[in-house]
Amino acid sequence: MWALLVLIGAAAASAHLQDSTFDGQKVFRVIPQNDEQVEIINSLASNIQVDFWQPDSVTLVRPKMQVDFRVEASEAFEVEDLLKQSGLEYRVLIADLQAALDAQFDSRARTAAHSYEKYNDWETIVAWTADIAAQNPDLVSRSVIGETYEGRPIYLLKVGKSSPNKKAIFIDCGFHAREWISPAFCQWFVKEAVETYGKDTATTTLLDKLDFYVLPVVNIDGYVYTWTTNRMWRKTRSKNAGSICIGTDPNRNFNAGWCTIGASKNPCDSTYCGSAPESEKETKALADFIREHLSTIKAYLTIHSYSQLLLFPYSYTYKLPSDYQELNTIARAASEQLRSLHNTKYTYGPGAETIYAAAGGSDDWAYDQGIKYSFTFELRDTGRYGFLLPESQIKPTCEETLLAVKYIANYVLNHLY
Ligand code: 0X9
Ligand code: ZN
Ligand code: ZN
Repeated sequence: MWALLVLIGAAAASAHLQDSTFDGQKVFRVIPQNDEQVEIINSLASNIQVDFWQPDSVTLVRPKMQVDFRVEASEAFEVEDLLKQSGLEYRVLIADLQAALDAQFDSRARTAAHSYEKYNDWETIVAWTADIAAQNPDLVSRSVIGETYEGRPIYLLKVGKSSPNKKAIFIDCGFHAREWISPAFCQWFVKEAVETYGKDTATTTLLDKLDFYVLPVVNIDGYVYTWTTNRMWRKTRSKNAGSICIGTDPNRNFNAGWCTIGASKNPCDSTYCGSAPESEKETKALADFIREHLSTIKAYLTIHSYSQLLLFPYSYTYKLPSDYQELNTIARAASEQLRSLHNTKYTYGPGAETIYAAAGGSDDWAYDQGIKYSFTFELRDTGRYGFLLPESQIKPTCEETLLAVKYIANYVLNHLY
């Protein structure tokens, strides 16, 4: 009976996903104080459609954890009533999602063309990758590392001055489709590289001595889907055998304690781990590339949003990595750098204890491959806009993040191993 309910809920959820309006939808924040209150959230989630923003699945909710979730306009009142009655303290984070959605596009750049201070659709990003490589042949080259489930080429930019035996840092963006600030950062990073090479000495040294592999969007099909159909989509867009539900969470799909904790075996869940490690063409392409370049890649940085966190392994276990002290020291210093610009506060630490235990992530996988400097960034904000960060925040967000990334890159350069 319970399973049936789940199925009905899932069917309804995926039907809803075709809607393009978010009028009246609300995002709530609660902090359950004990197991009883966690249970209230669980029952809420099993009775109505709840889209968990942070954490990303109801299964990850624990006492004392800040929980942000989105509900239907038609259910918002009911939910608020229930929260009131249950005595759970709550806050309305976003009172009208459609308004927040419209507020995203507040950039002053009034152009349909590519802009570093706007969210660019996939087609625009593709054209940009071609242009920036063509305009900077001595610094940027573009390659294809595979194709997505829907057949789109997965582009990778290699940024750096060519010289023999260079080590490299791998940076990817756009794992989760709705985290739009992430691809914006990858574009910003490449822009800063080409614009400041030969002018800023720190950048020049970094690009002379290291290569940066920048993967602008990993989950391209999902990203396209957030532009065309459902802004709140997270997963890939692959079909699941025996299910009407679509997609796998790419950050639960790596072979690192795969699907043992903080991930779902249900294809209808937003943290579905997939049918096997690397079952997704996108994660397989990324993992293949890294395996082929293991001797040169010395750091792995993966960019997500939101929460303002700098995480490092492990997330699939509460066990600390053997390089805990060093990684923690780097994370602290990088967070300080980041904060120095606009006073944006970051929390840092091992994933499992800092947010939640969740297996199958690319950071843990890269670390266990021997890439010691492996970090996950969760960019702005802390929930005011969540995934719908206004375009006016792209520049400050990317600027501050760049300081942290440059700090890590410099550290890696000075500690080559
Ligand atoms: O849950 C995730 O995949 C990341 N958070 S997000 O809200 N962007 O989805 C955090 C990833 C931390 N690392 C691992 N769980 N391995
Ligand atoms: Zn999330
Ligand atoms: Zn993410």
